Amino acid sequence: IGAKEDASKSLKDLLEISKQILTENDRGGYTIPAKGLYPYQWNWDSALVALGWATLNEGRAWEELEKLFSAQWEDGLVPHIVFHQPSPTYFPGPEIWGSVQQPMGSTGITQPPVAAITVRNLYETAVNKDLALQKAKELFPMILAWHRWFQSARDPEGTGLVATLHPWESGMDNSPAWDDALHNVPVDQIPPYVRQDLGHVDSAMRPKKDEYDRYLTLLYRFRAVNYDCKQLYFLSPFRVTDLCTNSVLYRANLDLRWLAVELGQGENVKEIDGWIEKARDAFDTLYDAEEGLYKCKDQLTGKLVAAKTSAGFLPLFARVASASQAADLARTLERWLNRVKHSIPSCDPEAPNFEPLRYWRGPVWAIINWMITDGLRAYGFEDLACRIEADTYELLLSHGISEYYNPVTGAPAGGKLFSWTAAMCLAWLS
Ligand code: 2M8
Repeated sequence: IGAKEDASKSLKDLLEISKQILTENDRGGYTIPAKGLYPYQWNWDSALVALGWATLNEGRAWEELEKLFSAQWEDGLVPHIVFHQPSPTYFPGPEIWGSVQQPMGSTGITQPPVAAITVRNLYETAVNKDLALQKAKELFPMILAWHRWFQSARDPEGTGLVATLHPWESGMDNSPAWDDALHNVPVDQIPPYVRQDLGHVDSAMRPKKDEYDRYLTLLYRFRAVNYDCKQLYFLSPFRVTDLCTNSVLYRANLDLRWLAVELGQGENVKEIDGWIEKARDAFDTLYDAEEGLYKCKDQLTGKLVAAKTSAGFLPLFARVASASQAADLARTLERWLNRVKHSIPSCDPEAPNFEPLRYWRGPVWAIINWMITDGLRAYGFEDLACRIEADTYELLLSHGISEYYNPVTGAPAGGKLFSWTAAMCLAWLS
C-alpha cells in the first residue's frame, strides 16, 4: 500500500507541476513553449499543448487553436511561429522574417499539421458539448483551407506526399535525415547574425553554425519572393519528403474526414478521401523492407535518405502502415529500445551519427513517444506501448519536465519547464 500511495503522490506532483508550467507559459490565449528560449506561439506546440489545456480548462484549449488560426494567411498557410508580442530573446524574430501578410507578424513557413487531430480529440472528450460543437464548426473551414494549401502549395505535381522546404518546417530541425539535402544548399552572403538560443541552452544540445547558415540562407531566399507559395516549391534548394509532416497530415486528414461527417460537412468528404487514397499508395515508396523502417526522401535527388530516425515509426500514428509493416516496425523499435535505457531515441542508437544530447539527433521527446505509442496501440502492440508509456512516466518523474532527454542517462536537456512535455503529462500520462 505504501508503494501505491507513493506512486499516486508522485503522479499528483507531476500533474501539479505540469499545470503550473502551462499557467506560467500562458501569454493570454496562447502558450509559449518555454520562457526565454521560445517566447512566441509555435504551431504544432500549440496544437499539442491544447490537449493538455483540455484537462484543465476546455475553453482555454479551444482558445489556443483559435489564436493560432487567427494568424492564418489568405492562401491557407498556418505559420510555424506567430509573433504576437515582440521579444528580444529569440532569433530569428519578426524583423528578420519581415513578413507583412497578416495583422500580427509571423514566419512564412509551416509545421506538421496537428490541429485537426487535436480538434477531434477535444470534440470527442468534451464535457461542454455545446462549446465543442460551436468551436469545431468554426475551426473546420480554417483547417480544411490549410490542408488544401498543403495539397496545392506543397504537392503541386500531385505525387500524393507533401514537400517540406525548410528543416524548421519538419519540427525535427537538425535531424540527420536532412544532413545531405542541407549540405547541398549553398550558403549565400547573408547578413551577420547572433544566435540567441546559445544564450539559453548549451551549444552541445543545439544545431551547429553550419546548419544555421543554411537555415538563414533559405529564410532570406524565401523572403525575397515574399514567401509566395506558388514559387517556393520550385525555387527552394531544399525539398524533402518528411515522414513526420506526412504522417501527421495523413492522420489529420483521417480526423478531418471524421469531423466533416460529424459536423454535417459531408460535401468535403470526397475531396479528403482523394488526398488519403493518393497518400496511402505513395507512403509505400518510403518503406525500406530490409531495415523494417520508413525513410524520408530527398525530392531533389529522388533518393531515400539513409538516416534512421524516430520519424520512421510515425506511419503507425498515421495508421498508414500495413499489418506486416507495423509488425516489422515494432521489431525494429524493440531493437532500438534494447540499446538505450530510456525510450524512444530520436535516431537509431546503433548509427555512427547518434548523438544522445544533441536535439533531434538522439534525444527522447515526449510528444514523439505519445504519437508512436498511440500508433502501436492501434496496431495491437499493447505491451510495447505500455513499456514506452511507463518509461516516459519514469523519465519525467525522475528528471522533471524538460524539452528533451538523453536516452542513455535520462538527463534532462534543452529548455526547462517545457509546455508540450507538460501537456503530455496531463493528457497522456495521467
Ligand atoms: C524547435 O524549433 C525552433 C525553430 O522552429 C528552434 O529551435 O528555434 C523544434 O523542436 C520545433 O519542433 C519546435 O516546434 C520549436 C518550439 O518548441 O523548437
